[in-house]
Amino acid sequence: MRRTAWAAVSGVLAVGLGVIAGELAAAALSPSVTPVSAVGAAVVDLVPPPVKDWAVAWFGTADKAVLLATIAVVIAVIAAAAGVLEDRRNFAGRAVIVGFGILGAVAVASRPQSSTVSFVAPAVAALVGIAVLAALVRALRTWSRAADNGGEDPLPARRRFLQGAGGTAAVAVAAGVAATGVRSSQSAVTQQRSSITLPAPVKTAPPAEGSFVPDGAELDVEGISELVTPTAHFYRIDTALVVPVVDAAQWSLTVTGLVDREIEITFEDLLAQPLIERHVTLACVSNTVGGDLTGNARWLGWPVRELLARAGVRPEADMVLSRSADGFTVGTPLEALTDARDALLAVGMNGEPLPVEHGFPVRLVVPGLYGFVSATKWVTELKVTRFADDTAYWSTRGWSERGPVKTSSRIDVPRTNASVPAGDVVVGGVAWAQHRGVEAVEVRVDGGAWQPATLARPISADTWCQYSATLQLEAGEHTVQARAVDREGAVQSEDSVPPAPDGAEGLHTVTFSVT
Ligand SMILES: Nc1nc2c(c(=O)[nH]1)N[C@H]1C(S)=C(S)[C@@H](COP(=O)(O)O)O[C@H]1N2
Ligand SMILES: [Mo]
Repeated sequence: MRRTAWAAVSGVLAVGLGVIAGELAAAALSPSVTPVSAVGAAVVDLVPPPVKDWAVAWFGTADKAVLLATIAVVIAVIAAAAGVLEDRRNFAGRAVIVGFGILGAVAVASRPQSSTVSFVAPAVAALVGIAVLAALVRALRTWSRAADNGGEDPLPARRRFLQGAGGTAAVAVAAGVAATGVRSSQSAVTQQRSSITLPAPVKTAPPAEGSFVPDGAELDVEGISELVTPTAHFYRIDTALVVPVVDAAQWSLTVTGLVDREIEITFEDLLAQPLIERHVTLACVSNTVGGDLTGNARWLGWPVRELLARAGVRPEADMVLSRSADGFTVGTPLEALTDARDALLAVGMNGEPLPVEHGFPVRLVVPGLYGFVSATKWVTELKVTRFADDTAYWSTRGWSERGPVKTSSRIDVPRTNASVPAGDVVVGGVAWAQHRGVEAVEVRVDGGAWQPATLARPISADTWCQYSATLQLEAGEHTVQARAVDREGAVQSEDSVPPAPDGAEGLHTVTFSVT
């Protein structure tokens, strides 16, 4: 039993050191695809959509951490088994490690940003794992032989095994620290980002003259969502386990497909264009009723239609398939990129270069559409095509092909289960119907009649607006609901519909007590 346990420990240590050595090699050679991140990304791509939805529902934005922890546990269990197998039979455990190496290489090959040098890391991981496992199991056998054979003193052999195991653990920790250090020195792109001075926009965000937000757009209601979401609080959603690190000096965007001429622009070219600034509220199609996967920011960028016009779009095209540096794709209706709504190739967010996790150096921002069909981060290619010919990442995974944002509202105050003093009770929140605009918001208490809320002046039809209503409520438990009406006269749907395939519907319902 004791021996089996030590064999298992040997397996975990050997594979652990191998994996860490592989991550260290990748951090130095090919930082955007490490074997572990590649396996994780492959798992993300392969799991059936219902499992993914379940994971997001349970773990929210911690889903990536949970995935990595799960992968670590699975690897550790198999590694322990490999140690035991190797002890029973030479090469049996090493074969398992070769299997790990092949799996890592296949995962790396499946990543669009991988190159030949990316395969060094899984090879290093496998070789280190094999060598360490062989050495530890050999030492374990020597110890065990000495212990079985009464005459010989087993203590020196025991010490040698334990020293080997302890040394492996120590080297693994040191390599882990080194890998983390190399990773953070990849803040080269972070430094580059902070040294960029964005050009001033040729027009300020409408309708402002001198100020970005019009008078009357902000209500003085405590606890309500800020009209412009601070960048640090802006939701983040993407499939990237490791944020793509894209050097702005190397970046370029190509326009391909159904165009008169393929063109390519660099970051420098882009900054030299007349840039405009717009407030646009982004929303994720996975947002549940009352959820927080939506935010409003001020984006600086160049209208996509200008770039498309330079390439000359063919008349048969009806979609643009945009591709990110990590291979993720988005399909956007062509007209949303060419009409007057000012879809942007954005370089700035709230007055600064895009944060790395929000798409540095360049992303798409398209008013009126959910992010999965419009908001490509780290964008590198626009392929002009047809819905009939191309399918984007999420549309092959159970989500719809088109994704106009649905008219929605959220109650920010009171919070669920809050207790507030009797008398005037302020209900407030935000409502959005991007590109159509919000016409009115109504609230109701305990299923009673709908009553109008005060709607703040919107920044534009492409942004959310704040609303509030003051209600006279008696002591006891109460439930409030809100609904928005858009400027096309459509009333927010009351029927509960889940996010898949094209966005949640239903009324945000908040129950609280008045004391
Ligand atoms: N490259 C890339 N871009 C992406 C995604 C992604 O997974 N990869 N996710 C999209 C989705 S689903 C949404 S909702 C928005 C979110 O943008 P944010 O993270 O800046 O809030 O980005 C979009 N752009
Ligand atoms: Mo999304």
